[in-house]
Amino acid sequence: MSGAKTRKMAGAILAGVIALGGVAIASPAYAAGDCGKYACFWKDTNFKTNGYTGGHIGMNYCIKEFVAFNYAGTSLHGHDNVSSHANNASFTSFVMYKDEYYGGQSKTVQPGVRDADYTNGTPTGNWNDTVDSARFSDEYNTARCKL
Ligand SMILES: [Ca+2]
Ligand SMILES: [Ca+2]
Repeated sequence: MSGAKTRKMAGAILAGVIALGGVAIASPAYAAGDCGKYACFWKDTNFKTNGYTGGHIGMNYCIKEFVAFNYAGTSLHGHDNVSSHANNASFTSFVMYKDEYYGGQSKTVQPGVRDADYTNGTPTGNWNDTVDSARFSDEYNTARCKL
């Protein structure tokens, strides 16, 4: 391997480390719900969007308005159509809201809790196709996600 190529690879690896921002992301033992983010939301039940588990909206801190985000690999935004979620964070719950900017009815989702189907009575309160914002409940994210 040439010296230039070695330096280029080292640079790429370093860039990757910097991109992580020093945040160590533990990999929870999830299969269907795993999305590479602390929490993920899907348009359909069973952690899918149009049949595709990769089609999620991911959340590492908060989502002030789902309408501003598209499900990965689609042009569909997230307003009033979430039907399943995974909280992959082991350290904190998150709260999801029926309105934008953390308004309206809210529901707390405990650490590690996945819900494959909003249409089957859990969570209680007719949550299917209603979510419009969400944020993690810990002190850091509550402060970071303040309006
Ligand atoms: Ca839906
Ligand atoms: Ca809504």
